[in-house]
Amino acid sequence: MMKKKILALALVLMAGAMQMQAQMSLVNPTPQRVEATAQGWMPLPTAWNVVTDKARTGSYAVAALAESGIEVSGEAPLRVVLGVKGDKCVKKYAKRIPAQAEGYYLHISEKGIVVAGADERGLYYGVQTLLASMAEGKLQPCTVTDWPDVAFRGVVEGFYGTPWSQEARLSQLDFYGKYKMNVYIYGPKDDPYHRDKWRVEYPEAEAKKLQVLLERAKMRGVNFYWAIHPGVDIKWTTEDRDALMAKLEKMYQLGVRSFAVFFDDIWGEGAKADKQAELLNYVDANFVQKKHDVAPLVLCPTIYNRAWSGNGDKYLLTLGENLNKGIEVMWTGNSVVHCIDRESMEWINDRIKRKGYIWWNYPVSDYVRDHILLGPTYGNGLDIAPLLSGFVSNPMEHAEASKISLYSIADYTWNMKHYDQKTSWERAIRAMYPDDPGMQNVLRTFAVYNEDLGPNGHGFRREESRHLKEAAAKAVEGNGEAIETIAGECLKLMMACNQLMTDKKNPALRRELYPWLAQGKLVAEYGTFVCAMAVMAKDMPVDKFSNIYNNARSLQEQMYDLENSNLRHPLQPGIKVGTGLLLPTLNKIFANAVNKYNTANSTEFDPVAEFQPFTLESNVEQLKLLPVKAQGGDVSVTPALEVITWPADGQFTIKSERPVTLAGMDFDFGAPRTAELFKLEVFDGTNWREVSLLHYNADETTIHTGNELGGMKAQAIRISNKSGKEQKLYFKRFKFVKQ
Ligand code: LOG
Repeated sequence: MMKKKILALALVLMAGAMQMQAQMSLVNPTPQRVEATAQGWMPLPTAWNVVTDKARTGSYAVAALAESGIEVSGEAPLRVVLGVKGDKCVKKYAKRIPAQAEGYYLHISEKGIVVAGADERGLYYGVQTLLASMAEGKLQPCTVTDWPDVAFRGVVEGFYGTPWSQEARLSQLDFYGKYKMNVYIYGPKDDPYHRDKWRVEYPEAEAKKLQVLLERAKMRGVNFYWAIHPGVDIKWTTEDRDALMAKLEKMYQLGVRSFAVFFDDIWGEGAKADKQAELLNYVDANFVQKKHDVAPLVLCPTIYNRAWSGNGDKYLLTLGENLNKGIEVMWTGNSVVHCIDRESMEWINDRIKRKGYIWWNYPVSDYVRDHILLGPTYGNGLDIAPLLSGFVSNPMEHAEASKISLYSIADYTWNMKHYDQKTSWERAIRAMYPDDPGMQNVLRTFAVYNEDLGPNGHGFRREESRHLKEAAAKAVEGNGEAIETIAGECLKLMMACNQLMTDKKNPALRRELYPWLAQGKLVAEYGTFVCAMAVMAKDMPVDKFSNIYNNARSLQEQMYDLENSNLRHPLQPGIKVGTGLLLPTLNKIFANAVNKYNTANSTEFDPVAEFQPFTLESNVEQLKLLPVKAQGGDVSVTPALEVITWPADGQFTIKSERPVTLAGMDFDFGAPRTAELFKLEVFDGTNWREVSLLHYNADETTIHTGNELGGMKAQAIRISNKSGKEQKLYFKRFKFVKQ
């Protein structure tokens, strides 16, 4: 009897604990500490009495409570006390407020609610937790004590490509506030007033838009950093220094109070560490320190990752020694795109004599524009918080779709020890369609085919479609049940694409995903037929098989056309879905089915689904992994965005499985007079032959071969650095055309 009672009690308690979890699991980032203080739920009040000190009048943190939609009334029995450490109304709770900046104490009970912040932002975050915990229409009596692990958390809009729209940025700022991110660094490479025209002030209309963003950032507790990128053509003269100061002053007048200076992806004069440090120190002393209301400067150095520091130790040490204390230094990790661990943090911190400020190049997709990245966010050490000063993510030009990763980055940077990539991703998907489990499901279905980046110059890959691994392996071995599983998944994918294509709830997401949804549908349709072929082909008469075969071929062609369309970006064309596992699996199933049919029926259907005849080999570290793509007659190497260091003996060779006849070629290394630095050779299967390289005129950067190449047979072509010394150049375009 006794035992039974204890069991029952244990069950009740467990149920309580589970409910507790359920309620707080609506809160992102995962709070540091939550204690249940009573069993059961409290209904949401229809009105509450908000109590604050006078000092909080006009506070954005208090204003945020209005989002609850609950009426504020002095008569209401439930009191909500909102305060910041030092305010009279929260004096009683002073000891419970965490000492960390932006921390807060939240207490919810029948007797009342208290939100007490270590500072105003802490109060704002406490209010966010309260609001999020109410999302299911009830309240859980509990105490939350919470603070961030990383001081600066957020986003750097730092990608190449179409900058985010005003609407997207506003929505992002709301999102950051909600999920406790406090930094937004404005530095889109293709905003001319950030980079190419850094000396020029914004036209009025643009300036106004920035002001609207600044206002919104303030309301959401976000520090809006405006970044300037002067390194492409800066001269270390008083004139240019004053031009930079004048631009910063203009931005200050618009309302910017946080600034960053970027020197990434440049070489030459602008890349000198001592000069960069001198400039930053000057801005620090004569601008930041003088204004009194400006945040410490953030610098993105030229050597911003370890792979480039070969003899860059000196560069980093110079920054470390010369830069004023308090200036933050950004860092992307062991390479341009890399996950961060303890060892890599210790390495950089040692050199820059301060804690690195991580610029994480994920989910940015400007170097793999044919993919969209919707998978879980993982790979960073869960123990690195004490070693870094900030952690910001560089996202995709698809702002809305980036929120899946950003949700988890908010979670990770706030509370690393408790970060769980899988559940965080699940919650992120749910947050994209709050209150709509149906759409959550279809988004989840689609997302698992858009995780990996495909082969890319940075060698950064993600695991894709984990759920299908086992079935895929069995299906290519001919296991019927596994093939049916794959077919079922393809149907699910098709249904998901259809529903997302006409979704009305999140039109921004629909717009961004659309090309990938179209491709996803083709992949799914192809998969359905390929699986049917594998299961049924055996006994089909030739005309029937031929019909289903031609159908699969047609879908392959349609996918190929979309994959290679110029729809997205002329230099990295195409739309790819399911390249990590599903599509290669389907192509194998297709080939197996066709081979089997050919053997049984003495037919000669072509089983090759994919043909990639070109490969690249190089001893230039940064070029080694760049994919080669064939599109119609054009064969091109994916451009690189950063500066390429060519060693004195640097070269790369493109080989073709079959000989091709050349029509011409042109390439662009981003600087005039580069033709004389390189040698082009063509291999016809027996001999290498040198072909001369030219520019159209002296200021032109494009390199071509005149008419010499036309009609030449080639099995390989090779470009070598013949200057006898190291070269630093862009790799903007490399293309040859075959007849
Ligand atoms: C650029 C960045 C770009 C990213 C990924 C930094 C510091 N700079 O290679 O603008 O979005 O890599 O392609 C970069 O990462 N250059």
